[in-house]
Parts: sequence; structure tokens; C-alpha cells
Amino acid sequence: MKQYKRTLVTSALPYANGPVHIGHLAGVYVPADIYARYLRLKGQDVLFVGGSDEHGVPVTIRARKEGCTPQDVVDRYHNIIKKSFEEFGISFDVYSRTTSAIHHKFAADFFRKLYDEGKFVESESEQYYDEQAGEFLTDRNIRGECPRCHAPEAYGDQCEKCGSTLSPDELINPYNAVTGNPLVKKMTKHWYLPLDQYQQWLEQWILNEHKEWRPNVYGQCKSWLDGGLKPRAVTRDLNWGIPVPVEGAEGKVLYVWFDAPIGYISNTKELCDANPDKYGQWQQWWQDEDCRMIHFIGKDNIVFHCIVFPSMLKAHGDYILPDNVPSNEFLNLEGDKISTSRNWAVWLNEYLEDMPGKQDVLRYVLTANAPETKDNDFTWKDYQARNNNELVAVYGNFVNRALQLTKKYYNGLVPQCGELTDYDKATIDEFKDVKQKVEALLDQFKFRDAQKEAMNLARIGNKYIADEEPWKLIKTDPERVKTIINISLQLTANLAIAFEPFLPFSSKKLREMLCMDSFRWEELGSMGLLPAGKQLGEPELLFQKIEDDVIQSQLDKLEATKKANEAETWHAQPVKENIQFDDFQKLDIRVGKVLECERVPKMKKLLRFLIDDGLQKRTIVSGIAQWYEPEQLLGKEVLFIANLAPREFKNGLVSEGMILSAEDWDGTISVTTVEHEVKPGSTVC
Ligand code: B3M
Ligand code: ZN
Repeated sequence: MKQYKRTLVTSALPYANGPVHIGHLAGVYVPADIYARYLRLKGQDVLFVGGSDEHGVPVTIRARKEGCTPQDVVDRYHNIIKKSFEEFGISFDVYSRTTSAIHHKFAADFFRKLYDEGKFVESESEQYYDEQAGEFLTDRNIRGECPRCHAPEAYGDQCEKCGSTLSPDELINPYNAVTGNPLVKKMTKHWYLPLDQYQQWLEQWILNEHKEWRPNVYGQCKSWLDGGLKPRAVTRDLNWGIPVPVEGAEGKVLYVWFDAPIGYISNTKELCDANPDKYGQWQQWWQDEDCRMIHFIGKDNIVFHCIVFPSMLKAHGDYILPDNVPSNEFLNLEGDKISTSRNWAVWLNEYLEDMPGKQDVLRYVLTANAPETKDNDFTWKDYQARNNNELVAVYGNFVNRALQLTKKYYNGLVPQCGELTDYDKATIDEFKDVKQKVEALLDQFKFRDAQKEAMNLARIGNKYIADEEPWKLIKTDPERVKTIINISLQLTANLAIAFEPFLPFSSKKLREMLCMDSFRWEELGSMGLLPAGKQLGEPELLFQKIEDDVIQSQLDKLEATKKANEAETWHAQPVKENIQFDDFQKLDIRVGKVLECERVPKMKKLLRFLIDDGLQKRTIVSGIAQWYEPEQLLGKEVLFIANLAPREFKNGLVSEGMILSAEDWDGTISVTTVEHEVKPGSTVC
């Protein structure tokens, strides 16, 4: 394997049109961060680059909805996103944005070089145009009737009702989604990257030279390549983005997917130009064969990072290509797809308000359930179980025992290690094995399994101390206890190292309790990390148990979201077939006064009413006990059908009529009453 001098780690630039959620963290940012931290801990030269993707149509749609400028939108969300990443310990060396002046210039220059060298194909085509607003529309901004299911508001690229992928040409009566104006076709010129010309080269580079890429990534590339690549437009008619730096291209900007990946480069440049002594020249990271580049992304970004961006870099000619593109599948939430528009997500900013200080718990759970090979599900119950049964009961418990016993027996001083028993030696060896395993897994981007192995270290430690029972031996063999505690403490120090990439906050806390100034990955497995006689700090719990009510309130929050979504998407039922007036007149609907109302013993759903119907008293039984306390209906005037044939219930009760109720969208029942008091027996017509 080739030895590299440097590693450049990039993670997808999130769109700055909303906050980030657990899906982003699990899919891209936690794995990228684990990897960057691991390499740094190994003492390698690493640069971890991130930033916000601030162009594109979704930003403009949001701005119009909120009545502000696109710049306002991206300013707001860039800051929220950046803060969330900082709070979760995502250790970017640089987190910048694609609206920066450096980026605008860099991306425009990149385009211009390709343009000057004839690397694009120019082509005119008819596109939808809003004559009143004077603008061309992008697919997402066009709406119309779906040609398949005839839903009235399908998008130009997709119908959300039936899920079909569409092109704007297929929509029936297309209109501008924002202004509502009808659209006409108009000629417009765009520049295309002729991907077909890169097909052969890409086949060689990916299919032959990168068979080691994850099967999901390799598979997606193969199916794109098998389908035959076509030229892709790299410009758009839009007024938000980087102006196309060509004469006569007014009103056109670079396509967001053209400029966004260049953001990785311009952000690197921004950092290096400001700190050349620390980070060197940006070209060392992008144009030097000794640098290895890794892109962390989600599965919907594969084609752009494996096919389009590499073709751009190849067309330019001066750049290195990614060595690997570890892409994750999607994370679901409580069995449902995460969705920004349906607010079905755990937003990072809200999580931290609800669960202060629990960054590592989320990092742990998201890695334990990382959607590395298939879509996975985040559930709050699993979150609680992993916290309580793994972080608290295994890792936290072991560390706490070792430190508390040291405090109790030795005033916090590391005791001397004596002669080792066979069990001591076996435990130490087992520990050393785990180091190799964690490394091998991290080197293959298998973060989920790697974290499992790190947890294994804690299990080994926990078992060791439980088996040795120093709290019993202290009376009979105090010399032996010194050795047991010494070994336990060395294991504890090892855990702090092993978990640093995964759980940086806890590792830091543990390192401080152990009074270690620093540590290196290479020390993992060593039994000499804490010399005898060293004074340790005050022990504190690394993790706290999470109680049921905390989890329940998160579930309640999601339940409320679900309810709100259902209310929003509820539709009244279609109207039944017409009937004649005579048919209606056959129904005798009247007003009755409720004289008695009570629950029916052994029939949970039923209420028994005694009604004054103006002529006599009658009994009506109604299945609405779930929705009312009997007292609530006493004395009410209700509508009922007076001439419905009597119906007998299992327990012999006979209902002489039926009380009319309305069923709300969520199934809740509301009894119908009259708007002002009338005489019982009044007819309803
Ligand atoms: N902003 C899409 C996304 O967030 C896009 C990634 C750009 S990476 C250069 O999924
Ligand atoms: Zn449809």
C-alpha cells in the first residue's frame, strides 16, 4: 500500500436552509470526525474540512416563504449549524461557507479555466419561463398536475403524492410555484460538462482501481456507468449563486452542485492562507500526490462525489482524486423517514436543550447504529438502553470502581504493581489484541464495529475487577489489591485513549481525572501509562442513568409532531352518492334532552342515555364512552334519529334510536347539539 504524507478529510457541506439533525450526524459528521480524530491521535498530518452549502434553489424558496433575502436565510442557518457542530465536538479545522468572497472567486476561476480550455459544451434548449416575473424556473419551482396520479401540486422533478420522478415537461398546466403565474417555453443557453467523454476513464478508475470502496458506493457508481453517462448542465437561470463568469451570461449562475464541492478546496485555501505556518499551502492538500483525500457523504451524494466532481477535477488537470468515498445509507427515526418538511427529526440544537451535556451519548448511539451498510433506525428506547446498559453499566461503572477504590484505599495515589498472575497476564494480552482490531476496523471505515471493540475493552476491565473482587481481598491480601488496582487504572487510561475518537467529551473528562496531560494512539495497550505514586484527581461519574420520564417526554414530542402532521394532511371523505329528498325525509331526526347518562357495566365503550324526546322517555345506547364523562352530557340537548329500528345489545340492553356525533380527523367524537335551546322533540330538517 502506498504511504501518504497527509490525509485530507472532507464531509459533505450541509445546505444552510435549515438546522442539522441526527441523520446528518450519523450519516456524515460523526464518522468523519472519528476518522479525523483517530488519525490526529496517531500523530498523522490531517486536515478536516467542512462548511455550509449556501446556494441552490431550496435557499431561495425558504427566503420567499419567510419574506427575507436568501442571504438572511443562510446567515441564520450557517451560524446555527456551525454552533451545533462545535457543540457536538465535530473537530473541523475549518468550517466556512460558499457565500464567502474567497469561494466565489475560486469557483468562478475554476469554471473560467475549464471554459477557456473548451472543456464545456454549450447548448441551447427550451425551458419554462414566467413572463410576468421575467425569470426562468428550476424544476423545483415549477408545479402542476401530476400526469400519473393527477394530484394538483406535483413538483417539476417529483410528485410527492404518488412518488413518481417527473420532468417539468410532463406536468399538466405547469405554473410558477411562487407566483402562481402560468409558464411558457423560452430558449436559453447553458454549459454542460460532457460526462460521456469521461465514461471510459471513470470505468477504469472506479470499477477497476477502486474495488475496495464500500459495496453501496461501488454499486451505485457501476449502475450509473452501466446506464451510460450524459452531459450535465453546470449552469442555471437563477439569481442566487455565483454568476457565470462569461460575457453574455447575465442572469445565470453556476449550478449549486458545481460550486459546492469546489467549496472543499476554497475552504482549505481560506484556512491555509490565514495560517500558512500551521497548515502549509492549500496545494499540498489538493495537488500533491502524497496527500490522500477521503470524502464522507450520504448516499444521495454519491454520484456527485464519485462521478461529477472527479470529472471536474480531471478536466482541470491539476488535482488529486479521492482515495475513498465512505458513504452511509440513511437513518430513520422511530421507524419513519427523517423529514425536514414534516419536522420528523431530532434537531441537534433542540437535543442539546433537552439533554444538556449528553453529546457523547448521542455520538455513541449514532455510531452503534450507524447506517453503514443499510438504512437503520434511531429509537429513543434504544438510546436509553445503550446509555444505561452500556455507557453507564459497563464503561462508566468500570472507571468509577477503579477510581473510587484508588481514592478509598490509597488516597488517590496510583499503587505499585506487584507480581502478575496468569489471569492478570491474560487480561493484559486481551487488551493488546483489541488495539489491533480497532485499528484494522477504523482503517476500513467500519466505525460501528470499531466502537464495539472499544467497548469490549471496558467489558474486559469490568469483568477483571468483578472477578478479582479487591473489596474482599483488601482485608486478607492487601498487597495483591495494589496490583489489581494498578492494572485496573492502566486499563482505565487505555480506555480514555481508545474512546477519544468516538466519545471525545468523556475521554477528556477521564483524562483530567487521571491527570494525564496528553496521550497518543500508539500508547494504546501499554500498561505503564500511570506511574506508581502518581496523584489522581477527584473521581466523577462519566455517564448518568437516563430515566423513563426523560425518554417519554421525547416520545411525546414526536407524537405531537405526528398529530400535527396528520391534522395538516387530513382530507374530508368524498361525498356519498346523491339521494332524493324523499329518502332524506324518511329519517326522523329530533332534539332530545339528556335526563340520565351513565356507563354500562362491563361494556367499556358504551354510555346509556335516558332521553326526553318530547313524547316520552327513551333509552339510547351509544358507543362514545371513551370521549365523555357521563356528567358532561347531562342536561344537554342532543340530536338523535328517532325512527331507527330498536337494536338489542349482547347484555339485553335495547337502544331506541341513535345519537348523532361528528368524528374529527383523529377519530375524536363530538356530540351534536343545538345552537340555542329548543323544546325536546323539535324536529331537525
Ligand atoms: N449540500 C447536499 C446535502 O446536504 C449538498 C452536499 C454538498 S457536498 C459538496 O445532502
Ligand atoms: Zn402523482
